[in-house]
Amino acid sequence: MRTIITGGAKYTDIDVLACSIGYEALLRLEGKEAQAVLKAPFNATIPSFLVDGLRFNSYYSPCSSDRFVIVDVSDPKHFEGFVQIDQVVEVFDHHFGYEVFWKKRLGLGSRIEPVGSCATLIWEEINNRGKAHQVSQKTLELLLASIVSNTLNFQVSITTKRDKEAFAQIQELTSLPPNWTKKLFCEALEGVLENVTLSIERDTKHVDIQGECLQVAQLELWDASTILKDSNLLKRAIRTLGTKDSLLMIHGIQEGKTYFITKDPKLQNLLIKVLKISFNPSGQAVSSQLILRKEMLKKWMLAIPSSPSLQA
Ligand SMILES: [Mn+2]
Repeated sequence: MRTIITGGAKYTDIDVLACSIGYEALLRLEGKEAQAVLKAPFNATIPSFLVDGLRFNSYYSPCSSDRFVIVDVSDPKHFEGFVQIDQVVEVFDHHFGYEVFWKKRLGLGSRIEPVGSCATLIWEEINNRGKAHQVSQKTLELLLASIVSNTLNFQVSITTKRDKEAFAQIQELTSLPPNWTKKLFCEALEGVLENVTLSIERDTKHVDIQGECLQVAQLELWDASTILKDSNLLKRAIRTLGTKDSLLMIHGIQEGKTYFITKDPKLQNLLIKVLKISFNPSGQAVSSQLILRKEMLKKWMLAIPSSPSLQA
């Protein structure tokens, strides 16, 4: 019986890529038939040097007996369309909101845990199942990239001891140059600057809050000033999202700050309420902390207990 490993339908980010390739490698080393299927376009969190020489399936050929493993997403609304929900056997994720839903359905197969990177969970599986020394250097590099990228270089508050341990264990098995982390973020930044519109489109989440569909985009940049100081680039970024019901979050990894851009009064109020930040007349606010979209959404959902996403 074949196991298909996949993530969300809208885009593939570094965590989905690393987790799918990593878990596929583990299952194959255990003699199982496994296939990572990545149909959704890659976003700017994946610099091209990580994809060079990588082999994966970008299409799905249906087979009724397939089992599915889902990585880095647990809200079934966002799953790849080809996933048969009754045939999902495992879910690995670190997003908030669907823990109870999957625990009830899958028991131990539900692995939704509050770590910084889903790749940490996959690495722990590889390590605990005794295959750490058998996975390829490329796979190890992807897992490292995912941990460092999801935690914004270990700076966000959702970073755990487990992420740091996983990183250290993997690093020991690889021989990457000392400036590798910087290279990772700088190449990702170049990718964003090449096409800011596409980068935003491929990192936008639709969120239902109090019956309204909001759009929250996120850009993770080594140096946020590259966009913030370039008024044309910034205007293009804002135009991509539109002014109504949408928010752009820009992470300045090097400076350790998060910038929020929205002209929507309802979104501004929500942000003021949960983050205690203040907006200037052009709709910009800054937090002196790195706050990820998933952390912010969790704060919103807790602040609005009737949020429909929590009840699903
Ligand atoms: Mn993730």
